[in-house]
Amino acid sequence: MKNNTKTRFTSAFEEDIYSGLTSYPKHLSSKYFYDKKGDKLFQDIMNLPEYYLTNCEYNILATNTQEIADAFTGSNGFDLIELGAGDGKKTKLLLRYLTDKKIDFDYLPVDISQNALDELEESLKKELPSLSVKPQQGTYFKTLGRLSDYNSRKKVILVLGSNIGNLLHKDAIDFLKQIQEAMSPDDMLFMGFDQKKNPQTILDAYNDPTGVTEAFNKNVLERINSELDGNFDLESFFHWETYNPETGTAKSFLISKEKQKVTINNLALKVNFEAWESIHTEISQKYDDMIVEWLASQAELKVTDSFADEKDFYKNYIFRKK
Ligand code: AVJ
Repeated sequence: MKNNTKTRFTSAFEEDIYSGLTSYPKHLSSKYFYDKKGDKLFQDIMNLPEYYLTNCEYNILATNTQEIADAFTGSNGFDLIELGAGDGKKTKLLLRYLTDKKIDFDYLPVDISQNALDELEESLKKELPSLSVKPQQGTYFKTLGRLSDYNSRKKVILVLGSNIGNLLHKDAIDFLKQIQEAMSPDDMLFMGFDQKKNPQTILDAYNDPTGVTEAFNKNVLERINSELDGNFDLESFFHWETYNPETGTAKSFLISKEKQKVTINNLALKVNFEAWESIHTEISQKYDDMIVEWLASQAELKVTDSFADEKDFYKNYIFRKK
């Protein structure tokens, strides 16, 4: 395999794509699915009948709004900090309840995408005009650091959508530790975790027959083509999903249908693919109470409450400092 050594990268994207495609086995990070087109494809995924996660979490929040919102409320008001706010459809259930009850709180949605934050702020201005919204653009980690100084009153940190599932356990623990360090003793964390279930249900959720998930997965190749002057032929790859019921790990791959060579001009890179060679692109971890409690304890957190849908497909947990 020919590798023109390129030592200077102008972005983390370039560097990560280079190292992922020159590794064996090949891999690319799922965080690169998300640009304007990828955000839209993920919205479409959330509307798929097979992608049960969104509906389950929506139903949990709709059924338990009062109990959850009451757990958030502090004596001196509170700040509600949402990591990865997205379109806020589920969060609005809680925001509406809290504003109707005239509870004193600020909503601080955190997102990497300024575009997503602008759209969310716009829709909240219309739907909940009395709500105080303070959007925070940036990565979770940087924003959490900034917010740990935000200590005048209770903080409630919200992470919905089982977003933690994209992380290996070791990285999930680091993420939880960062949150734990930003928390004061009275603060709480409210987080969604997709649960282990019939493996077929999980495979179906990541294998829709309409091909939306496949297009979402291939969006990273499209970004390489357009942003790094690459020539991936998207038709010569297909999406493949696996689920290991023992570890609870669902994995997405792109598989090359044939032996081929791909050129990425901005990386001065030629990548060879054997027929049936894979690129690993995403993990979507599934959990049970034991794993969640173990992750929490590794991060000096404890589970103090949890809420499930009627099928136990999905759970939201409340964590406090140990
Ligand atoms: C947004 C990371 C929770 O893993 O279920 C959906 C992303 N990937 N379909 C998930 C995703 C394929 C999703 N998360």
